[in-house]
Amino acid sequence: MFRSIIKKAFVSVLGIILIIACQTPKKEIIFPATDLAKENIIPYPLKVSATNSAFALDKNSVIKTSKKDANFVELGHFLSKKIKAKIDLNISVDNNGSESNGKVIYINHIERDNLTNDEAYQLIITNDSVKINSSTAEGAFRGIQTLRQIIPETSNDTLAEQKMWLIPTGNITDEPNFEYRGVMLDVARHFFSVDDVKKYIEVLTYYKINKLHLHLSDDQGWRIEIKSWPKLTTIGGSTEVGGAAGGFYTQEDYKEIVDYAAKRYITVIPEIDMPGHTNAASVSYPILNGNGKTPKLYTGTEVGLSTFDTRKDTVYFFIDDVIREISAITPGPYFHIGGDESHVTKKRDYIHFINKVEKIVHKYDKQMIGWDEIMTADVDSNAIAQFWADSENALAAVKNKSKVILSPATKTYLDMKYDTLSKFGLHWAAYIPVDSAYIWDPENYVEGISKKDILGIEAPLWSETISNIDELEYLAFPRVIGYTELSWSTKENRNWESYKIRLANQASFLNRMNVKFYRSKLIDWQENNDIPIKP
Ligand code: TNX
Repeated sequence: MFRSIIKKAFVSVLGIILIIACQTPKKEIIFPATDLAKENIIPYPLKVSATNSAFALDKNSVIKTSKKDANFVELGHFLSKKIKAKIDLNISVDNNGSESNGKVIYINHIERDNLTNDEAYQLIITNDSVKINSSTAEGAFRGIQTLRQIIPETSNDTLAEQKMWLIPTGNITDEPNFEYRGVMLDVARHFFSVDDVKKYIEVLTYYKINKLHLHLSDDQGWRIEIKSWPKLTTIGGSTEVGGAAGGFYTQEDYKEIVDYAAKRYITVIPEIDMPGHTNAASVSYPILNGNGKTPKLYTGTEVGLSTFDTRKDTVYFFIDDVIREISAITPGPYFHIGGDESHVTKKRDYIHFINKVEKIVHKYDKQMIGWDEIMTADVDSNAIAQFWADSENALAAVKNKSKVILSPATKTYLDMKYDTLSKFGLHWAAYIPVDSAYIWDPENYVEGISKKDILGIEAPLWSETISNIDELEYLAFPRVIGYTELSWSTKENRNWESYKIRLANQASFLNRMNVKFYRSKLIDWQENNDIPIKP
């Protein structure tokens, strides 16, 4: 009897304790105020709405991806590597379907529905999860870049025992304003190694660039192995501007670049510049030459001195081989035939030449791009004009129903000096300081060329005055970052005052990537990003 009273009392005390324990609220973490809309994201997304709390990334977090598409699983590993590189945190990709006790970053495949663009994505951040939603791996990849940019460099150690990196909550719905967001690198005037190109690609990836145009031949050098015409590289690739040994990509090297770019959803566009800018080819095979002189290796920087013989069958057999071999190792849809500054080619020969070469490009299932001069020939409406100098040619493209890539030299040429003090660069088109590079409106730049005519924007980097990656980076960064916003973000979302601050906060990323960027005085660079300033 006595025993049972004690037992009852014990059970009820235990019950009370349990009830109290259950009622005691779990210690809730109050996150400091955050604002997703004020993060330093470049290019700025289409729509951002902040919910002013935080997702705490920590050592228990995991990444889960859609398994429907192997590329999504790859993206999970890519993100994991980048998180490790940025904050030294190991986050695994866990697709086993097991319950995890940590918080989850999902990379989800979703139906197309309201995402109308291949590169569109949603980023939905709550206290409990981060979701990157896209109907394509490409879109999810762009979303991953946004997430990378908003993971803070430093953890908040005051909230919990373990380190937490607080990501502001809210929703981002994003897609590009222009489908073509490119850069060009001139590897002909000076040669750049495979590793240099990969480093450039890696930094551009972070800003959602999706096209890399390689200027593979010019008067001073031929930089891609063509197996059926081997002297192009042994002779034509042997030097560069200034007379140093040049170099060239074997087809295997080129494939390595193409593959590295493709893994980052960047399309490589090969350019063989012709009928002018062909001295290196003509030195290798003098039968191609059409300027009446004996070609010699050239290491100067003049333009407009060379031409192919546009009336010779051999020239077109040669071009057929070149386009065939390069197209076979280029998965992207484009082939760039140059076509600029053919000052020593007669006008009717030029037209004859472009029309014949266009057919060869089509024979190998590629879409032709050329500098704006190609619009003086009778090209098909699927030919694309790269506007660099002559707005008459760009308007002729619109009349022809061709698309235009905007690369106006006065705004987008990365080889133009910033100002009179610039260490490298030319200034025949303009001085282009960082603000001038950003403050213009592509959709109203040439009267008569509107949004529907514009495929996108490309920033070319000619290499007469630069011979190594540090010099390349000095001219490209930070200006190229501005072009990513000009081509991705809508006019309503572009604003110099806001951009200037977001750009200032890129310094820590650029430093981590060992990018030797030009520290323009127009920008208040935040080199130690412990307490990032906000717009
Ligand atoms: C013009 S732009 C050129 C290049 C030079 C560049 C230097 C264009 C299509 N042709 O051959 O390298 O200027 O800024």
